[in-house]
Amino acid sequence: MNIENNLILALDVMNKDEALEICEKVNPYINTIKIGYPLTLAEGLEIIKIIKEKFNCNVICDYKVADIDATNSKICDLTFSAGADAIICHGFVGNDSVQACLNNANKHNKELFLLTEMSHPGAKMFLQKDAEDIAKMGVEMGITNYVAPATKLDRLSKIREIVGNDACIISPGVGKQGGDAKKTLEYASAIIVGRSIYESDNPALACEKIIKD
Ligand code: OMP
Repeated sequence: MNIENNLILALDVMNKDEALEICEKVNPYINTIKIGYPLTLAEGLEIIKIIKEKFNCNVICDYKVADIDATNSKICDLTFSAGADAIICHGFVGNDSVQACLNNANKHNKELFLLTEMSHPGAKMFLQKDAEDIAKMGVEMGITNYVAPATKLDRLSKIREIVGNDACIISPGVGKQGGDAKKTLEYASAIIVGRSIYESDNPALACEKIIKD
């Protein structure tokens, strides 16, 4: 996936008009939009095609898929059929669940991102201790796209070490969660930024600042 300016917008607003207005403003800087449950549950899966057709961009669906294999497969099928270019799945559920997502992505000729460790403080409670094994599992499965945290650079660099330099790592946690864009991009292929852009009075300027910093 070609990610312009190594910057992905996390479009976690809950209204179509607001979403489209923000996309319009950041369009000169951003060609990859991540949408998740807030926008999808508010507006339905149709929002994927609406955004793609209007802005000719990549849409990554952050549904953090984390179920048994049969259910994961159905979730991915619906998401890719609705036009998504990629989906994010959790790794802690194990290789059969992740394999179902990977098979479905391959069937649709689309991409899968494997979430290793998360960016929020609570990730330390359970997920952190297994994150390196999740990344290793991804490598064994031939997965080339990962999500890893911008808020913990030591963990991000460890995950980069495991998945190798050719893998694509997209990294959330820059801005509102305290992560730094430039430092994160020493290890990550692209950063994911939400509130610092869409809550800004001037989303275009916010993008410009992030890119220039
Ligand atoms: P902001 O904190 O507003 O920049 O948004 C971050 C985005 O990344 C949100 O859409 C989160 O749901 C998402 N995210 C994390 O913040 N942490 C993670 O560990 C993983 C994700 C994700 O999978 O995108």
